[in-house]
Amino acid sequence: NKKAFIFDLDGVIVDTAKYHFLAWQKLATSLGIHFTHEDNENLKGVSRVRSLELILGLGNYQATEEEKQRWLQKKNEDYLTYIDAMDESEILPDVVKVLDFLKTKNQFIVLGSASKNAIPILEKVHILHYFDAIVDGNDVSNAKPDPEVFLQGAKKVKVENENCIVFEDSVAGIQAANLAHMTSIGIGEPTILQEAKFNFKDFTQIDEAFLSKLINE
Ligand code: G16
Ligand code: MG
Repeated sequence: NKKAFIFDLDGVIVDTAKYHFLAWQKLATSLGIHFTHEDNENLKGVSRVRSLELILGLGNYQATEEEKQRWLQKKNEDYLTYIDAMDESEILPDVVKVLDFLKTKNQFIVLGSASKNAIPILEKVHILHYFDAIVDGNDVSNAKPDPEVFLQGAKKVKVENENCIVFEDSVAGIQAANLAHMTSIGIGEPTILQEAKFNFKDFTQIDEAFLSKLINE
């Protein structure tokens, strides 16, 4: 029995949303746009380009293509200064425990993220070696809720979609997993992630018995 366990990155493995927020806020402020923590919630799981469009929309800001490219680059440079300071202490609680358990059970571990910075982040927190396959923002052309990112992940490890389990913190990500006919597990607030097959606040709530059941069913 070999299943593929597909992990989203931001909000599941690490909380990089706080760094995206700081970098976006710096850009927004420089453009005279008011950007709050609540606004940042709507950017979770959303691509970099789409995030900029949403922020510009908040200020009814009309920008040229050239300006947008420049700002995207600026935001990412700022974001990377925060990423550069990350270490394993930023891995969310019990993520490594779950990864270790899945490894001892010889299961596939896959990353399915919208981020183009996924590999450097996994390196920074020293868990890149756990992953049998990585699909990130550099590989996909259709953003979640399109299932492309998870379908590519399943394909890379040659596991049927029905035998894939997806951990996600965003509504769009849960929808993508469901559309791919994979088992969706919401990590976060159950009232927000209602469409998930299972819900947990975080990985401390997921025990070995539950994981074993997923592996064996
Ligand atoms: C993450 C974040 C999003 C971010 C996106 C792209 O997605 O949740 O806020 O906009 O990646 O990131 P980057 O600018 O690094 O390419 P995920 O799918 O890991 O939750
Ligand atoms: Mg996420």
